[in-house]
Amino acid sequence: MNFRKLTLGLALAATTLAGRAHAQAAPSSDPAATPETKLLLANLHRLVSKGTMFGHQDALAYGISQGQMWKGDANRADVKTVSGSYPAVFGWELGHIELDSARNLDGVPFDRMRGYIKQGYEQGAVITISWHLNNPHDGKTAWDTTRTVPYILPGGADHAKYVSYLDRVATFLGSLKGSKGEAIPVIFRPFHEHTGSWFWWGKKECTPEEFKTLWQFSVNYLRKDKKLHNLIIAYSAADFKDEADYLERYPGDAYVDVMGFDDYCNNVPKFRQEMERKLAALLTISQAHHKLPALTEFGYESLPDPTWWTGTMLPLLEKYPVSYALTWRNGDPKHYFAPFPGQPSAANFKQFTQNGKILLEKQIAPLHLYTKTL
Ligand code: BMA
Repeated sequence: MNFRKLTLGLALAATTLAGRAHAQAAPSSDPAATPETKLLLANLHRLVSKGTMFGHQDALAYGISQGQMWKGDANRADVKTVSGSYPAVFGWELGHIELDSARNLDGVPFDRMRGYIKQGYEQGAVITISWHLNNPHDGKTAWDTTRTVPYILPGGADHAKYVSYLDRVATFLGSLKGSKGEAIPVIFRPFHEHTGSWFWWGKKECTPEEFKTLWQFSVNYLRKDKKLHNLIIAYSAADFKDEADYLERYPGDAYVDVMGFDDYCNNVPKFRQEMERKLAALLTISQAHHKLPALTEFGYESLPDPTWWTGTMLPLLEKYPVSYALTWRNGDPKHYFAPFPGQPSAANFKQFTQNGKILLEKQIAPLHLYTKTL
């Protein structure tokens, strides 16, 4: 009997049966990552067996109450009002920092955002950051799909402009400090939804080689030139056909820590079917690369289905364990993704969060993910 084969077989069987054990975990893709960053990533790999962390974009900055927006209230979050706890993951967005703007593209002041990030970190939650950066080639928005990537790569006419964008991101990321002056680890998720074609870095807008070069240049620049070692890097697709399609633009294991995708529900049966397929593929791919799987964005705009949380999301997350699932912002009374008091899915959301496998801040804070080995 081949003992190694048997052990491997048993390990694989255990992984499949338990459904939650994450195979071997790769260390940080940045060998010089700070101790907190390395520990957080290692702990997140271990935490997958305990449950999926629930995240909400812009949770502390604003929300919805009685058909109106609330903004900037201290210690308030719609998820907390409904469930009793802050989300375990706080998502933030850097779009317009590249313009040196005081506020992001959704009106959140960067100074306040820095405070919210520190608050989340000090409370023991996890931070993730996206960046809908303007088009550096023509100055239009992230959604402007003019061909751009070749111009901003090293040697390109707009390279210096793009580097100035990265400099501003680096200044912000480098300013995120805990109370002892330590760098706050963040899951940085640049160039997301690149398998779609609605951003200038999308699939039809650049070749796989251009995309990989842009990614590698950017990560190297932040790490090596800007000396940022608090980044856990997330590669986050939109729709994808299969493993090969998912990996077509993958920049390599040395540049990625989290593998994920974004998906939104428009039609429940179709969403379920597509999520089944994509989550299964994601788990296979992330295990093969020893990376952390995550549902980097998901949601059902305006939550019209009052049982969506336990009826649709819970079975998916129980069957396909991912590290975290981040829903999008409560941006206005028609563009929201987390319930608030009175919203028809609020009671069901509370039930969803009471299932032992869905983790909110109150479940993860006692684990001290930045300082203690799980
Ligand atoms: C989108 C929408 C936009 C927003 C952008 C960046 O999905 O929420 O309103 O500007 O994300 O946060």
